[in-house]
Amino acid sequence: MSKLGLILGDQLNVDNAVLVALYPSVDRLVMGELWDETHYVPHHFKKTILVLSAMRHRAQELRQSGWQLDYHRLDPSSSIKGFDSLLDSIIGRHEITEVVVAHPGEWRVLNLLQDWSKTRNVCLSVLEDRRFICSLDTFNQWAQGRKQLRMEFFYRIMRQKTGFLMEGGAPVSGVWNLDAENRKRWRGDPPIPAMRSFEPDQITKEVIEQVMNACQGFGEPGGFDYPVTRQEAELALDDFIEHRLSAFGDFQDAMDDEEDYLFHSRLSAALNLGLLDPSTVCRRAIAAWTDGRAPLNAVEGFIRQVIGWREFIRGIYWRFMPSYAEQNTLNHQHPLPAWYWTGKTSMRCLAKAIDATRRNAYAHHIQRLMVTGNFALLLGVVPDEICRWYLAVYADAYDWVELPNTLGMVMHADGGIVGSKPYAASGKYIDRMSNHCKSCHFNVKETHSQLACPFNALYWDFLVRHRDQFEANPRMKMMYRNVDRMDKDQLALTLSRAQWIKDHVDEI
Ligand code: FAD
Ligand code: DLZ
Repeated sequence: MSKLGLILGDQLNVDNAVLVALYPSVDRLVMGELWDETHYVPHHFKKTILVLSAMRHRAQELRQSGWQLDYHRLDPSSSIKGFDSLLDSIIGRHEITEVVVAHPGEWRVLNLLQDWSKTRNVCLSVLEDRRFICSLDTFNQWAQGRKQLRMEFFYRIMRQKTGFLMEGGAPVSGVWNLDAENRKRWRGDPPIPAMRSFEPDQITKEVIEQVMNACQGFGEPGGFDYPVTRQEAELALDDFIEHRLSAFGDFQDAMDDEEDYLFHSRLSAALNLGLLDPSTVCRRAIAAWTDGRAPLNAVEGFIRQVIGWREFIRGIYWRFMPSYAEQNTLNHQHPLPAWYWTGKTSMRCLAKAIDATRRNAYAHHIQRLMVTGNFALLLGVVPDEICRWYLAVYADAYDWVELPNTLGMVMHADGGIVGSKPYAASGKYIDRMSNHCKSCHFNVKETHSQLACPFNALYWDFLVRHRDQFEANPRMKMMYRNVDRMDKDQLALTLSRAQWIKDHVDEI
């Protein structure tokens, strides 16, 4: 009689609570490369390769440290398709008294496991997910009774809880948030160090071959260079701290025609797989500031993303699921343009962001928020369609983090749970923060001509369309003053250009 520990494919952290609760001498572990998990959306090939390779490396380590581990390799012809049939296959062969799992990252998976437990009458224990600093109970205690949940106030609690960048109970330098210093456009200086890349070893090469033969998906599989083990992920972290952190803050919001990563870390995929621990990542960044290797605006900006946004978004997901996924408060009904999957559009910023996504399974935050996200918001894309796109195309994408970022932060479909106002912006923002517009087919200075930047007409159209929802929002008053100042004929031409774009969006 033994317990069975299920190690989910994105819970590869060494301190996974299952490994603490069970005993290698008596209990068993199971991991599965599962058809249902590799195909619930058309995942980017690099994402599938990353998850499966990281799982195989972790399985090897677990066996080396003495665990009895059943590992199911991806096999399209197998009757083991999902977590339920995986668990059935073990329960049928061993006398198992209880299944133990760390809290799954997705509501869908938690629900599936709970259903399985009920129908098979096998006890399921769900333990704390240690990939996060803030437990769900602590998040809920913080959220309880608050009229609005704002990341900034949660972040301050997290600074106090962790003691990161704190001095005598107050934030170092006296301010919590240095975001105002982090909005520079990048014009070639300082030069951007190349992203550290990791050559596929034999395990990864086998995974690549298998995924390419067996799986359907999105994007370019060639040139896979993600870290797939904890050791590699720590080298990627070293590389970021040493070479890019110091300019991270200044150019956090910048975009560039030729640069895929700028000064971003590309650590999200490793963090979300449990290959990196969020507290360790923050401590390393803070040490760089203490040693004078990185300025405060960079380090504060970076740790805000990790202990602020990442933890806040996860708390929101679990507090509001499952109804959260159904929300569409702006009643958006437009289908997702087909070119989101190909990048074949004449709008340069979108073509560049989607091209980088296809090549790398990565786009940085501002591309996701202000380019692909902003366009979907202005066009009024059905939230579920744009959410599925983000969930498929990024190596770091899991429902717990993709959904509140897309449905909440970008689409404002949650009625303002994640953000107090939509991030709607015209082409002017993209022109200010990048060099895309200079070589674009469209003219960012124009609003309603045939060559006018489509973001412009759609921006005014969005404001007019949603006046009832937003005109009283104090943070949007200025935008509506600008709508009212616009010449009536110009506005009519702009709105008719917006309608033309909506009708012909697949052709632009
Ligand atoms: P950096 O810019 O170097 O930031 C450091 C770390 O902070 C990241 O590695 C990440 O762990 C964390 N972080 C920063 N912003 C956020 C955020 N808003 N939410 C959660 N964590 C954050 N992030 C994901 O990890 N998975 C997703 O599926 C995902 N989908 C997104 C969808 C949309 C529409 C938007 C606007 C953002 C999304 N993000 C997602 C957040 C963010 O864009 C990525 O975490 C970031 O671009 C990853 O690149 P990086 O590691 O270079 O990040
Ligand atoms: C994303 C993903 C993929 C592509 N493949 C697997 C898999 O084969 N096996 C597995 O256990 N997990 C996989 N995952 C992660 C899951 O889809 C899901 O996000 C997590 O189980 C939630 O914790």
